[in-house]
Amino acid sequence: MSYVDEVYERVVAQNPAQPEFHQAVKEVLESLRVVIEANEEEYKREALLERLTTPERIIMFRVPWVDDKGQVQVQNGYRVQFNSAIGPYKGGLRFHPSVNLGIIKFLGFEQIFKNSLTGLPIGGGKGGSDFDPKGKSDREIMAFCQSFMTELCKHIGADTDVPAGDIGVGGREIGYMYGQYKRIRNLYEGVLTGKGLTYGGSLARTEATGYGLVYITDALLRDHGMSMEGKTVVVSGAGNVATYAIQKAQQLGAKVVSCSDSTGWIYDKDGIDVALLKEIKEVKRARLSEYAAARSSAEYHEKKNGEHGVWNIKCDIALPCATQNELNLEDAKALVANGCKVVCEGANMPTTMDATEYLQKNGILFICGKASNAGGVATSALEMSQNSERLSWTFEEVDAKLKGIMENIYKNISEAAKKYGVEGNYVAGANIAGFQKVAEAMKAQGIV
Ligand code: NDP
Ligand code: 2IT
Repeated sequence: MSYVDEVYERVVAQNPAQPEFHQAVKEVLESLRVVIEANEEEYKREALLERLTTPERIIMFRVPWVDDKGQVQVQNGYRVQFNSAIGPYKGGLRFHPSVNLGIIKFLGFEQIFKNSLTGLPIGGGKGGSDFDPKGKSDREIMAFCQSFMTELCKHIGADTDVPAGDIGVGGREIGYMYGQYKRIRNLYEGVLTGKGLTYGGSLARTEATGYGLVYITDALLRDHGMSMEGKTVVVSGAGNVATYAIQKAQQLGAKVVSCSDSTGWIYDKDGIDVALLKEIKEVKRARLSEYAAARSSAEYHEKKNGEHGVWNIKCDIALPCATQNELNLEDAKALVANGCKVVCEGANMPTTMDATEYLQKNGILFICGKASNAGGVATSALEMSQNSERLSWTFEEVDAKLKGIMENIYKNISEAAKKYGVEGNYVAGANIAGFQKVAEAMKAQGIV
């Protein structure tokens, strides 16, 4: 059995009931096959892949908090410090009822390669909780965030591990967690990113993941003699990533006709009204049905099991920006049948493996999340730099750096794919390019 297969079997055996983690590992190992086989003896002796697929540290803790009725609630808290070869652990915190250790491990594993691709000195980590922020009062959110940070603060720091937002964690939650960290540790430092602008946050961090996704999509299109101008774009999700992807795509002349949340989706033939979307999702924290109620060009569709949702809409470009495995083989077939040309992932692992293969085999230009959504964490690293030098850069400066980073990621993943004989396979290119820097740093640092 090849070393790659041996390691994959070991991961499955040692991490039972963690299908998303297995999926993320499989995708990476499959594309690394060519690189690993060229150095198989050396990597095997050093157990490089076993170390790469085993987190350096997993922290699991109890998070008790009191709800508005006076009832004590108990949630699970996690932080997976996956790999620190190229920098302090860096990655978001997810608050969603579906969170479990396997989900956090898949996200932490992906983050290693993503962070490497940014070219910035950040290692891979991820954390979160099965806490459901939906329908909670502001006081309940604060109580939960404070309790979560009371434990997490023992394990993080500006030079150790720097969390940020993800699903269910935005500016409000980061603010409450930052306040509690400072209170307990008595340190005013860049321990979290995605902070508010009055206390060390970076301009353009809020927009960064969505903008970055569109910058790399644009670079891909231009490299293939196309542009965003006049294209019809389908987006899923209605959160941080989706909102700013829609905004940037519109600024570049595309028409974005959809968005979605966990209960339904919108088709807006005139193009999504971003101001209205923000008002509903960011201010009122309401459901998308309110969008259609306020806009006559829009239809709202309740989510039904087995339905294609937004992937059935005719488009040139699809940007999945909600959650993992939201685009399956049936969806991929619908996209291809409708003439879609480009799929770039805003979410982490939104496309199932068989759907990815189908898209690639049918000539769709496909960029995986660890490359195409890296603009968020890259801008987080820019926030860390600004915190370290106690300065703030302008929006234009940060945005220009973000654009440069995304264009550079596109160049690196295309070149890596070409070099290893899989030109145009940006999944392989991303995994190979991300891996190489981490592997070199791990080798240089000895057996740790
Ligand atoms: P938000 O919480 O801001 O938004 C998430 C959106 O996805 C919401 O519209 C939500 O619907 C929907 N959603 C979440 N879970 C599900 C589900 N199980 N089924 C259907 N819809 C769902 O999160 P973000 O926009 O920050 O994150 C979206 C994706 O992008 C995630 O995969 C995240 O890991 C990834 N990402 C985020 C980055 C960031 O900087 N924030 C950086 C890189 C990647 P509802 O409103 O109903 O909950
Ligand atoms: O998945 C991701 O890259 C994020 N949620 C952002 C992480 C970060 O540290 O900004």
